[in-house]
Amino acid sequence: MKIDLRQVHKRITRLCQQHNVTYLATANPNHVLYLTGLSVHSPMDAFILITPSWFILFSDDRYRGTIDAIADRNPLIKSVVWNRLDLYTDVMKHVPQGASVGFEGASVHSFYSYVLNFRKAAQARGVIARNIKADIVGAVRMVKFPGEMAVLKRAFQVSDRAYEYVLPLLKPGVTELSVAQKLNAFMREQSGSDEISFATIIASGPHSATPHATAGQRKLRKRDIITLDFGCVIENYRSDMTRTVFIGKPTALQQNIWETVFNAQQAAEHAASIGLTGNDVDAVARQIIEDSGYGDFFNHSTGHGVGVETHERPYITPSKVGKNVLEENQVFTIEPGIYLPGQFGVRIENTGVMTKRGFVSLCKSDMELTVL
Ligand SMILES: [Mn+2]
Repeated sequence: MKIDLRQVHKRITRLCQQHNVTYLATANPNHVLYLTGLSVHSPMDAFILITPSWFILFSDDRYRGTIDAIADRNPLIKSVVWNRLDLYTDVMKHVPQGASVGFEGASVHSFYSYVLNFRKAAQARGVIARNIKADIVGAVRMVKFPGEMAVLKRAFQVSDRAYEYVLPLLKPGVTELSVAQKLNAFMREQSGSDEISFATIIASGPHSATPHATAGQRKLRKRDIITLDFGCVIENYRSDMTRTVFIGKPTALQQNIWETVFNAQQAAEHAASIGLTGNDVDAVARQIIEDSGYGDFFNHSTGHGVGVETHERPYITPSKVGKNVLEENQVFTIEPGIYLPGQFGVRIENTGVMTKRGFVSLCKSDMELTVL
């Protein structure tokens, strides 16, 4: 286990108290993965009830061996094979009559029958069910344990090596897709996982103006600008980094925009400190880009948390979700960008950990302006 499950249990029950519930239920597959290591695809596949003493992991017969092994390894986890036809009635058998159970409807909002059936089963049992909007497990996931940090560091070492590997492949005539495929194969081999964090972005020339372009059939050319955004997965934890490089000398405008983004990225890294909010750190990067006159062309958040999900809390953004206060051992990205439609774009991203000394990047790759 990469997390200290006893500590996690303590933190969750403390937050439950603040929300006036003594039990908590979650069907969010990412929470299930975080708490137990069980990887499932849908909120229908597994379910966790956090009681005042245990984590009860419910799943169906397909996962029997797997969840029993998880429970054998972890004294705080019990496994229950549930009846797929009446699963919430099975869950409620573990909640005493009159108790209150919070459920995270919001984290699985697309799964409508969950909320409905959960409420019905609670009612039948005489249990008070409260829809908790705060995402309690998500809040606990933000702060990483040493075991998680160790795995994250390994994932970032692999993405650093992957960047070093990919640079010599960026040659006029090769397609973005062929570069992405080689990069992905390298990361898979080095990480020992078939998964990668997300569809690798190799966005060249005008494609770089689209923040979420993936990799297509466009062939790289002389004097191209190329944005590379990629990450690997090690033991369920993800890396995420972005660099923007040039084949041949950049134009004056490209160089100016690259430097602006670099300055914004570095300023936000230096500003990030415990006690500030995601809003504050976002504002530092955004101000520099606005002052350069390109404020309208920075159309996404400055950063996001990274862990078992590529995008998780805390969020470094101007919106309400960026109000979260930064704490020690949170891991998040700082990745401002400027995108000129039809022309080109620049994004530079490091993921780092919040420490008492400030933001310490987990990406060690070169940050100089790179001309190939
Ligand atoms: Mn990112």
